[in-house]
Amino acid sequence: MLLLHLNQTDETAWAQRLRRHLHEYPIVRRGDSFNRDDVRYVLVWKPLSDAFDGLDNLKAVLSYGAGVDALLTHPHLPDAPIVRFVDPDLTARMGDYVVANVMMHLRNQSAYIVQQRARSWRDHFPPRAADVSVAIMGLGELGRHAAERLGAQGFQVRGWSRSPKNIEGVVTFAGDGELDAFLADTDILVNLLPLTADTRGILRRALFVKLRRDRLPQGPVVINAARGGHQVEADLAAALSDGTLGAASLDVFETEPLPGSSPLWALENCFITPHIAAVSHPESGARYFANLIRGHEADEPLRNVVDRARGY
Ligand code: NDP
Ligand code: OXD
Repeated sequence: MLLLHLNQTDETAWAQRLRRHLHEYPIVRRGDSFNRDDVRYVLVWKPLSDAFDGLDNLKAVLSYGAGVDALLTHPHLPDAPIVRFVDPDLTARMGDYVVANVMMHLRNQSAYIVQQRARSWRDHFPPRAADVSVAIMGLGELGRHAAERLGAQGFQVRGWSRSPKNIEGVVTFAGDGELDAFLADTDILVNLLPLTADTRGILRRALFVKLRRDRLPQGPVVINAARGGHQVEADLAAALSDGTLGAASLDVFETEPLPGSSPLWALENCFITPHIAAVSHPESGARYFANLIRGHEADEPLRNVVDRARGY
């Protein structure tokens, strides 16, 4: 039996799609009457504190999200393997977000938004994509794809990960020892890291000052589409105000929804979206999790299992 525990999502759409893909396999939702001993899989997003109570026969916890940082801190997380969502649709959506925002900053869109409000006709000659270096923190499922998409747009692309990588067309760096070399010569920094003890607060002033300042007319740019816990928002607001950063695109925040009192809302060089860079789609999600359950019931090994010790 599969139990759905999907908060702040369209759980009904997921239930319908999963039923279509899993046919006779029993699927229940929290309000249904069922025996918790029969639950083998639980699909979760933002699980409440009692989400796992009485689920003593779990074969796997399935994460609706690609990121599992919040799930890993759940006080009653069972000992079963955790499978995260890895999906071409999600990956492509993140690629779209990254390319759209990088392009917007290449063409200095924040300056034109301000000018339009002032009815001001003034040009800013942008550099060519080929002269701009975009650096991606995290070369996993999402970072690798974003790197390929940006390479195809003609940017110089660099990437940073924990272990060394060899990706055609991407200058790669690995580990803390190569972080400064990765940041130097970077005009637009894109964060696609998982949130772990090592990466929390990485987007802070000490890092911003290491970015290249002379290539984009507005100054260096930060794009964060990973987790709010990666950024020190007070540092971001100050850096965007004092010119240390030219602009930012932020999809994620320390507190979500971003409180009305945040100074980030009022900054004309800060582009805010409400954690929508890549939303898990019910159709591709249902296909992925249905295949996974069917395969596992037929004794196939689970894929995309989270390494709890690593934190992602
Ligand atoms: P992966 O686990 O596939 O990739 C993570 C990458 O980060 C790997 O390359 C890994 O290195 C690298 N990494 C991890 N820790 C460090 C470190 N300490 N130093 C340097 N590199 C490190 O994750 P995904 O690409 O699937 O997803 C990334 C994140 O994106 C998710 O964790 C989630 O938080 C966020 N996300 C946000 C969404 C949104 O809508 N805003 C939607 C989906 C995901 P290595 O390869 O060596 O292991
Ligand atoms: C995810 C997310 O982790 O949507 O998938 O943030």
